[in-house]
Amino acid sequence: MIHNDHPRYESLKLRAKVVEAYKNGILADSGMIAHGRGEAFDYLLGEKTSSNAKKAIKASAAALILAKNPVISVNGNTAALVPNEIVTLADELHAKIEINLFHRTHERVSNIEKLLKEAGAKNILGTDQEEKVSIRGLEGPRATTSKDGVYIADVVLVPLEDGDRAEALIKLGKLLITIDLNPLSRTAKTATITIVDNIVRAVPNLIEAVKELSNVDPTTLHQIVKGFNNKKNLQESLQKISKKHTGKVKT
Ligand code: PTJ
Repeated sequence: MIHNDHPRYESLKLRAKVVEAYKNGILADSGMIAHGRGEAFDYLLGEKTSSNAKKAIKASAAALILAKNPVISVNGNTAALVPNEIVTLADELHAKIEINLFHRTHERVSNIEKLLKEAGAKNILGTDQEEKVSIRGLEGPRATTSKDGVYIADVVLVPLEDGDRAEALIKLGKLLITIDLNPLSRTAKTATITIVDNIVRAVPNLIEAVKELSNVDPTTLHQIVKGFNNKKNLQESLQKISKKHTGKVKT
């Protein structure tokens, strides 16, 4: 039992969620290690959504609204932390949801499918019942994708992605949006748009941004996407980390 007056209450609550998801066969064991790495960066970033993360969220919302075939890729950590929010976001965007696991097992795929269905998702791609196609340049289970999902998508949201897959998806011409607290990760550097924020804050903020921009004209949306510079945005995150711990900085 975590008391809500504990100074690290929010962070401990997320840890408990992650451990629970591991016990329920949703999260990979290494998903807990990945969470710990994210937690460390979140601590360094001040555990709130920065102004540059807000810019990345706005650009992501614009790109997802403009997409002809948007797909949200879900792994164990995403399913553990934001299952309801992912379903809401997919509904807002009329996007598909696809399960894509790095440490793929039949049991985890079916547990995540059940969890997302309980959260209200009607159609889930990437399950074991479905025929898959391989992504060029990758091997093993993470190389496969639904032929109706990521394979044909123009814009893919892949939170907490691994670097190899991110590079392969970019080579296939996808506009790749990721959510990654580590601004130095290969995925963060490879993606078209990286939201350097905790997924538990980023996805609700993304839902709000999609609602706000839903009636904006396509020309303006294109300008928002074109005006976003991922490299510069990642540098701003790094500057925030260093200035935060050596002097004053606006978050
Ligand atoms: O469920 P699976 O089998 O697909 O496996 C998923 C993991 C996350 C275990 C797998 O993709 C993996 O090993 O990922 P990495 O390479 O450890 O990358 C995870 C990235 O996500 C790291 O850069 C972390 O800093 C970041 N991260 C962790 N927790 C969060 C996060 N970013 C945003 N929000 C978080 N809560």
